[in-house]
Amino acid sequence: MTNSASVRSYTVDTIPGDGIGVEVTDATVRCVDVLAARFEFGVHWRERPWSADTFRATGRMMPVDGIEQLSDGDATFLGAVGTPDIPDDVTLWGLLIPIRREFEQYVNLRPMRMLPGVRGSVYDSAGLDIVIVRENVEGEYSEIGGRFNRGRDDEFAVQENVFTRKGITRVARFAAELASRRGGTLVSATKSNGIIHTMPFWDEVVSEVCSQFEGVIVDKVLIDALAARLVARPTSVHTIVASNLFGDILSDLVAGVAGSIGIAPSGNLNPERRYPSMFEPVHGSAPDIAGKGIANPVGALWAGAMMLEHLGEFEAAGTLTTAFEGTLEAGISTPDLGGTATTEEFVLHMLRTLGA
Ligand code: GGG
Repeated sequence: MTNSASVRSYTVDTIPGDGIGVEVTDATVRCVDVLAARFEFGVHWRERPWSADTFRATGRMMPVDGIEQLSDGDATFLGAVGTPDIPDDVTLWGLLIPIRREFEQYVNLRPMRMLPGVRGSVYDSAGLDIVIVRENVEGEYSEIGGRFNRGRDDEFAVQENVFTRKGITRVARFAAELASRRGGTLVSATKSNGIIHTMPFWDEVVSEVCSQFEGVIVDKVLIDALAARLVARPTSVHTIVASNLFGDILSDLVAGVAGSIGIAPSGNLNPERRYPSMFEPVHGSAPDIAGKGIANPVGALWAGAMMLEHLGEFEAAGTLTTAFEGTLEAGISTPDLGGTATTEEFVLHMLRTLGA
């Protein structure tokens, strides 16, 4: 951050990416620009047009020095990655995952609550308010393994999971601190009955860490039972800590319960602030609706509010949140929420609310 005299200024790298990622990033940048003018801070956007097109043109999702280019920014904002004609593992492992790993963004914070004007998809969703702390750099997302005997009858694949004491400890500590401010119970997603090495280790380390936090109780729940509980009784859970894969799945599930994956935000955090953190909507590039102008911008706007909060612009973050909540409450919503508004109609209402 530059803070000369009274002007606070931030450099934010945007990676709009593919499909609707481009549309929702544009929506967020326009709203943040209005807030910056209103609350008297500056945002220097550095657009990084890294996407499937970059891959088609260069064979890479981002330049060789892409990480270095982002490293002196105050934050990164990502839209979405993925396109039907390139395998998803290529697009994800070529862009999103290296950023998370190189910048030690080991916490993926994924909050969800019922937003005004939005109907949940299950009976008991009123009052849903859940924060998922997803481990973000190890676990089931691992490069260790391989495909063998390709094309033969005895072909097989091996995929190793990597769980380290350091990795579990630091994410559990972050989650325990959060849980202590959110009622004291930390639900830990596990599968230690079936996954017999890594998951008992996860359970042990999460319990050890939480025992150091007065008033924090670990509720260890098997992932399958937890999925059912989040649908049947979503208000019985407040804070969850989960491994990389489990956290990813649960956050989509919870967003679906709360109305739509289109409203879900996430922050890929380097809690020590040694490196930039990255903010993104949880949803992907949604090729089926890309270019139709009907993408829900709420997940991106909410991620934008998380970014502003991370940068210390609390008033702007609160104003942005109030604005998207108010827009939804006014009955303006995109088709994924059962509405008829376009992305642009939603954004225009936001801009008016924000005082553009
Ligand atoms: N919003 C970024 C995006 O494209 N997410 C889609 C996705 O598949 N993400 C995988 C992950 O978060 O691990």
